Amino acid sequence: MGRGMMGGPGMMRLWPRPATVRPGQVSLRVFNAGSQAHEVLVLPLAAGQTAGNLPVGSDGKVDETGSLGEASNNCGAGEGDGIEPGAVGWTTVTLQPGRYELLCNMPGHYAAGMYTELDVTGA
Ligand SMILES: [Cu+2]
Repeated sequence: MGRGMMGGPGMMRLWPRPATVRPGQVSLRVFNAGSQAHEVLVLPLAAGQTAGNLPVGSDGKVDETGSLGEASNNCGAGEGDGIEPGAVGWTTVTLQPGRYELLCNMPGHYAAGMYTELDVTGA
């Protein structure tokens, strides 16, 4: 699995920079600093929900229904087969004010900790 560097399950994290953005068109540029392929999806967080609490199915993935966008194309925009280590992928989504969850839905990655919250506030 991976390239044997520091890609153990405990190392699977997402860091949003910044973690708060203004509403409208938001461009996500995802750099994979890990040792295996990853992706980033954007899902709205329901009121009272926090990131990391979606149910994980037997396939190791969460339900992507309602995803607003996805960066999973290696060195490209939109959907693909995953962003390789050391590469970037990107997408642009339109976000209303609210709370969102960014997550990687490669099998097992969500349960390993690949999720974070993105907040959209301001005018
Ligand atoms: Cu991942």
